[in-house]
Amino acid sequence: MAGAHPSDGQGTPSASFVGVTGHARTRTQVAIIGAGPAGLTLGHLLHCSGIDSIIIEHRDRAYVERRQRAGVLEQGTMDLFRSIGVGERMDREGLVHHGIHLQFEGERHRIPLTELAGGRSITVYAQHEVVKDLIAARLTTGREICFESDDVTLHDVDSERPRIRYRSEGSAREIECDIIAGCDGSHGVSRAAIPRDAYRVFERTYPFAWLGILAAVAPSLDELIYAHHDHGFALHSMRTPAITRLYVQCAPDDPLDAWPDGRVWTELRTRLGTSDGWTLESGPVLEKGITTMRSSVMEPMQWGRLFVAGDAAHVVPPTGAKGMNLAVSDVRALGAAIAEWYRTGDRVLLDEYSRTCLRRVWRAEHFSWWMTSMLHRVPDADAFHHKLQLAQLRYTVESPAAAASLAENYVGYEHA
Ligand code: RFL
Ligand code: PHB
Repeated sequence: MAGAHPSDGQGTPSASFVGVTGHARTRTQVAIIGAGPAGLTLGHLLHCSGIDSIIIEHRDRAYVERRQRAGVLEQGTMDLFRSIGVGERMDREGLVHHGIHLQFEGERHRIPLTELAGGRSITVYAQHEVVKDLIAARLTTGREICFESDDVTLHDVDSERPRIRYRSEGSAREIECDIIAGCDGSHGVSRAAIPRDAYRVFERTYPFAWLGILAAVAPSLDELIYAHHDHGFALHSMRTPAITRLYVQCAPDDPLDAWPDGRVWTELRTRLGTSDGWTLESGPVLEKGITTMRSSVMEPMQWGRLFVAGDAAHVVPPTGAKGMNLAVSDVRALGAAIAEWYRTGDRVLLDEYSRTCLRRVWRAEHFSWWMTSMLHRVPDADAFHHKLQLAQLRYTVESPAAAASLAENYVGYEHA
């Protein structure tokens, strides 16, 4: 990374002025693009180290606080939120889970996560609730967060004074900073500031998608069920004791209106059904959406003074419940590296950022790909492939070693 010891304006929200380009200019230490879990967590981590930042978000606050996404927090994610003082509501309202179920050939098998993974567990707490908690925390710090920002562009990223320009409330603005954090998700703009020959992308797409619903009905079981079925994958999850979250595998090009509520419930009942009399309760559908599935990693996750984190750098299919957790662990590493640099001038951790993150990223990529491959019906796959999936599922639930491997990955594998 270019540059010597960071300089002025540390820790205090900075003053604005009008520059020669006509942009209203502001200086901060770290400019963060994106107010998802990665950007908001980084902003708060930096605040806890006395480092100023400005968060620039394209959407409005209500939108990001309602966006339905992930639901599963690893133990390490929860521990981080607690350590920065944003875990109170999560601890009160989150549902701690000690096991999940794998279902195939109509039979359900429990994987006792906590027992197999050294006492660790997961918590079901919706991503948008995490986002609400982080925004509330941000607002109490008095540090800037700018919603509804348009036309964000990055400049001089390979210099010691990178800048971002954007439009907000009809006027042009510019932020000069020491570091830019690209936390703008899988459709963001920050990656485009890196010359295309300065990084590689490793990618895989899948020939299926998930149709997800949120239903106003109590969960039919108090744990998650991942089901393999001839009709395709299904997942039973939840948000609260009164709201169920469910997914069915569908085709990536299915239009939403090919899936009226009646069809969704019929497929869910078929795919999640067992022979022991268990029934899936249904209720009013509050929300419905289709998510395509992809695996993708950029290497390295840094160029000059731009550090890319979360979905902006890598994407996993949702089957392993890893995306948000990876976003949080990226910024844990980035926050620590930036704090070290400001404190001592030593940029070793910053230079190591990409390598540090990529070890965990690739472990999660493999786990997510493995869960996805084992559980979905692959169009045009032959009977041999189907038998291999069933053999893998049976081995995973019967062998304590295989079940323990799933468990330690699901709760979040900690590299030595
Ligand atoms: P985000 O959450 O996408 O946030 C990026 C933010 O950047 C903004 N943005 C811009 N702002 C300014 N200028 C621009 N040009 C911008 N372009 C974009 C966006 O508006 C947004 O606010 O990325 P981040 O922070 O990296 O977080 C990643 C997670 O959101 C994602 O990995 C998870 O939701 C993935 N995921 C799951 N992860 C888990 O850990 N556990 C789960 O159980 C889980 N389930 C899921 C999932 C994702 C799903 N979908 C919908 C893809 C289930 C599903 C169905
Ligand atoms: C969710 O509750 O939305 C959820 C749970 C587990 C997954 C993916 C999504 O693997």
